[in-house]
Amino acid sequence: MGRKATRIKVRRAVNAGGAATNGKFIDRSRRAIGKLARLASRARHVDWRQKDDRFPVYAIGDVHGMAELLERLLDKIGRDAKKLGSPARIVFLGDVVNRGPDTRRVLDIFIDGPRHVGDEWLVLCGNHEISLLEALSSDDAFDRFVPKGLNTLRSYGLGRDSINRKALKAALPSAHRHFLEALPLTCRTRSHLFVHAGVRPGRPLKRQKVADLTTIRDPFFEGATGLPWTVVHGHTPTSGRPFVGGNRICIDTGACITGVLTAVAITEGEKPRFLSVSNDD
Ligand SMILES: [Mn+2]
Repeated sequence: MGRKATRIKVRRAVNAGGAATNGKFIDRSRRAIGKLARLASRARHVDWRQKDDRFPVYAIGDVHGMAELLERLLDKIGRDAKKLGSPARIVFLGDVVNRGPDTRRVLDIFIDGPRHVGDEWLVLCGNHEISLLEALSSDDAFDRFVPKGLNTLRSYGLGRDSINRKALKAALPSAHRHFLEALPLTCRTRSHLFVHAGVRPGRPLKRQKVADLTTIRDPFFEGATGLPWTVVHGHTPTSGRPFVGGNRICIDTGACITGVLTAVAITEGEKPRFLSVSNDD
């Protein structure tokens, strides 16, 4: 910006009185919107069609802060893969945060990554990850986040006197924030699409809206038969057993309600195999 333009801008702000604060506010919300738009438009569709498909891709449903169950299911998948002589290639279907008690630990587990060479993890974005990120950027979004995010706040050490946006911003490690900001929305193999909630039928993958991919229910369930892939998804909890039907497999077995966390092993040309762990085991 030239010196003249700067001078005019300053003079305008001075002349307009309250406009200076107003301008600041507009700048701030524009920045927030810009950030969300970047999130939405970034290449967030992962393509695994070229990967060696002799081995299974494992997918895990909504973890929702249930770190204990997650660790046990990871061990179980590790044993399963070892038996097959395969690496453990795992897609997490989003909603890894909120509701359950250990969101902080769950994110630490993901950031640490797999312990065995050759294993590969991909975490997809769910509506709860978006809601946690949004809670950082406005007080309204923070208020919407609190009912489902109370345990998340607690896991970061926030107590009764510190349930506010500023405290969350200060307590959330930047590694956690960056991890959440970078999550992709979908992953596809030759025959399957992995996504948090589902897809809007009749719309190409690249034109799917973030809101549909992370929250859709009925229009997807009703149109899931004419899709070019079998969709593996979470988001809509079942009463504890995975759902298989039409062109979709739902493995959100409602971990924080039912105590059951489920994975599916998808191998090209074979029937899906389910692995799960339960609080009752
Ligand atoms: Mn969800």
